[in-house]
Amino acid sequence: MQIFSFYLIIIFSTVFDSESNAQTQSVFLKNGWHIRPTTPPKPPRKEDLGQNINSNGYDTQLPNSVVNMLFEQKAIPDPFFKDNEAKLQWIEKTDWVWENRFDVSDDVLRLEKNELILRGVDTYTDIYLNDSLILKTDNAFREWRVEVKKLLKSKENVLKIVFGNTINIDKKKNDAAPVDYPDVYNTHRMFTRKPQFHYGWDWGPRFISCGLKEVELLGWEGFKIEETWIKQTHLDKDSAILKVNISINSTLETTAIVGVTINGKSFNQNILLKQGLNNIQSEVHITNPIFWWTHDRGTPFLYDLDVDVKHTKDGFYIGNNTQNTVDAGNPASGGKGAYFDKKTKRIGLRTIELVTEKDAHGESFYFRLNGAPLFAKGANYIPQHFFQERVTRADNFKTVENALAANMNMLRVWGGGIYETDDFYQACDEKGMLVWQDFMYACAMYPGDAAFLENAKLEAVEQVKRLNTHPCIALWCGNNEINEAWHNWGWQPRFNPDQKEIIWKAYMDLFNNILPEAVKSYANQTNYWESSPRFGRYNNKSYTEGDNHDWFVWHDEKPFEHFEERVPRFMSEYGFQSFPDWETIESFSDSTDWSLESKVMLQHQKHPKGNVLIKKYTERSFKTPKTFKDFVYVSQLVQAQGIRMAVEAQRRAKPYCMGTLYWQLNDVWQSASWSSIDYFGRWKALHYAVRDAYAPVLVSMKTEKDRVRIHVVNDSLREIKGQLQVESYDFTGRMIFSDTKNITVRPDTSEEFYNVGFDQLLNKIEKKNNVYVKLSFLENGQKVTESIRYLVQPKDLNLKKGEIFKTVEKADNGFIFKLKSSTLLKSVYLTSNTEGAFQDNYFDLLSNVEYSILYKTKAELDAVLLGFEVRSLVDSY
Ligand code: BMA
Repeated sequence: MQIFSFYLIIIFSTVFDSESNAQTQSVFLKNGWHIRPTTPPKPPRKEDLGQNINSNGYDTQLPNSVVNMLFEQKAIPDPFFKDNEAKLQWIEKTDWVWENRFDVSDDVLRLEKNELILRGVDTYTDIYLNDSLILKTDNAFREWRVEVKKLLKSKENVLKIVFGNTINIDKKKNDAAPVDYPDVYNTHRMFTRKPQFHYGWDWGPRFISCGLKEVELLGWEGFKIEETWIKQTHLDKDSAILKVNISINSTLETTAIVGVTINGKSFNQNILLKQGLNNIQSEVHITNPIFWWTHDRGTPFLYDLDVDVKHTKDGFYIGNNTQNTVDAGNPASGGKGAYFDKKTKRIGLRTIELVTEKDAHGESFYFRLNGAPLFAKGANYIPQHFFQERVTRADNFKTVENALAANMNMLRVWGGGIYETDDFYQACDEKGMLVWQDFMYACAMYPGDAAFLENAKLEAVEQVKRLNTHPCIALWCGNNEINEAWHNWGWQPRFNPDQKEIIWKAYMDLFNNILPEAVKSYANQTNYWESSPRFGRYNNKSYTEGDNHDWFVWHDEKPFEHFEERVPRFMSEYGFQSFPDWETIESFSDSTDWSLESKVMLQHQKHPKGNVLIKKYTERSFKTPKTFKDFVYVSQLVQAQGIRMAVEAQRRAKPYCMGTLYWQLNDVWQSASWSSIDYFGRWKALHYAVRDAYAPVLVSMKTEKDRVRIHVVNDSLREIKGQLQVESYDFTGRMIFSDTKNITVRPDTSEEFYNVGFDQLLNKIEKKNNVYVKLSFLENGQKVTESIRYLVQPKDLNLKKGEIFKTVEKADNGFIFKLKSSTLLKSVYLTSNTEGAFQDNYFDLLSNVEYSILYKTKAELDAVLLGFEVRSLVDSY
């Protein structure tokens, strides 16, 4: 009886998601999965969680992974709660089988070809269909396809995926390897092509389990388009030329017409299809092309590119099919049995170049978009969730929108994570956000045996082709920090010369041969860069050529002023940690955990020196916070202070420096980290700060001894004539100094326009700690940008507690809080424990000026007010 009901559930819940025309039928095995341990798992220690795992297994759906599935099934508690991570590590030692029982409709079975396509198979598997071994997999970043027609039945097929144990396989591979490949985290992860951060990183937990994203059963006959990818060979304002590559899999030998339609215009060519794979190239000409731009430079315009193949059964085709000119008309005209297939992609027309040219200082490093140099402003991006299966299309768009809202134009998809989903790149295409794309290799030396390299090559070709049509892709980069690691991280003394040669040859084969070759062959207008950074920070050249990861601040504990002293050509990583939003902390802990050294807080701080460093830097610029909650708030201010200083210094140094990507945009779970947006998408103080510091036009002040120098940075291509206003006030709002200068800011420049001594700003009577400087830039009397700066560190400011006057008004999408204070309040922090977002936060409330802050929320006023709190720096000590 039990068996009977089990079958029923599976059969009825299998999703038959059909796509395409009668000659192709696609079925996704989304539901009806059963995951069971191969040997009854037993948590080894009493304190481990999940003592009652059901050895019969669990029913589930795709995409999923074992740890996430066990949580969904309530077999284990939330892996992110408290220190549960540590008590769930036993799961990596267990082995699992995934099974799906399914029927196949005649629509699929009757077709000549039945292919099984598997995506996101993480990682080592033996796959059986109806007891026959059909496939072995060893790469989570590749798609796997196998023809299964001969094995498929109409009823009760059993697809069985037996996952090998990653840890054991890693160990075996390591034992057999010619050298002990070094890893900064001392694992053997370099052998396994799966997301490297799964092994634990300095901002994320460790969970190694197995997973599966998608299984498709594809029936087809005649022919089908396998893939399309483009090479743009020409682009100027009058015309564009694209070479469209189309690969068609055919079971027939026949004549056909391949049509490429863009912008309503079709280009057709007669072809002779042979059996097997046919690679066709079609040239497309576009007149008066509309360019794709980043959002800050123009509109990210996208074209629909349709590719279709029409069967001309009797060897002819009705219609005017002069090559490359006219639409060939109705595919059905090929007669009875004519086949037809079509694929649509959205593409953008743009040129993007990484310009590395020798110059007087060393070598440039900048991006040129459609012929114009572009200062890159952005962040390093890691996966949006530890468990990828929980990320939705909406999450991808939200993440990119958050970057956009902070005036970013580039994200670096970092090499220890994943090649992102199509949704992510679509969001970047549509929003006008460039992507620096790493290949997925980070912070370890990788093997160089033939099998590994072949696997790496297939992965690279597949991923480069997949992302080929996305205009957002600005660069392919070989790896994260591996060149630097080998030369600077003290690994080499472990090896003798022969071993070193083995390791370096493997590096060169992969990063200087296989990957650049894949980019050259299959990327569209995208350069390759071997490793980020070019040199490590201890090499002086890292400031005169290439990109730089400057971790002197943080890892080497240099003060934030270091960012002003040393500016590289392109800063592709630098950062500082903070704690996440207080509500985020409450989501994984309770009051018994609220201290820096508690077991739970340490579980959520993955950097060995993390808390010590946050404390150290806090002491340098802030008064000691009273409570842990105050410390959390101040940690965010410290982070914002440091990164803002870096951003401004790097932008002022344009065009010597042409880009800044701080580490890191987002989080995979709730933890202390370098992110500016926490796990729940809550903006930290840093995200608000970079939004201002990344504004297209920035007024920036640098303090040198007892003078301040004031720059205006203009990233737009527009000349702006306006007034620079420099003013100083005491904290009650009394003006001490004011001057206005008419200036002309040239397009895409940074220039110093003003410099003034402290004596003038203080009018010889005020003390530095009682004064703020207000910098404004106005065009036609309208404020373009404004910045509030100080002459001393926050801890030395003579802040007073002020009476805050508050009112609240209903707005369309929430409430507007109006705030006013009789004295300056620094870093005002608004909270409301309802679901919502403050349009502004962690801002300085100037005395006697009314501030209106929108709180976007769907909550009712009573609830919003109940949790509403205003605090500022003076309340934290
Ligand atoms: C860089 C990154 C990451 C790391 C970060 C913080 O090395 O590439 O590997 O998380 O610094 O240490």
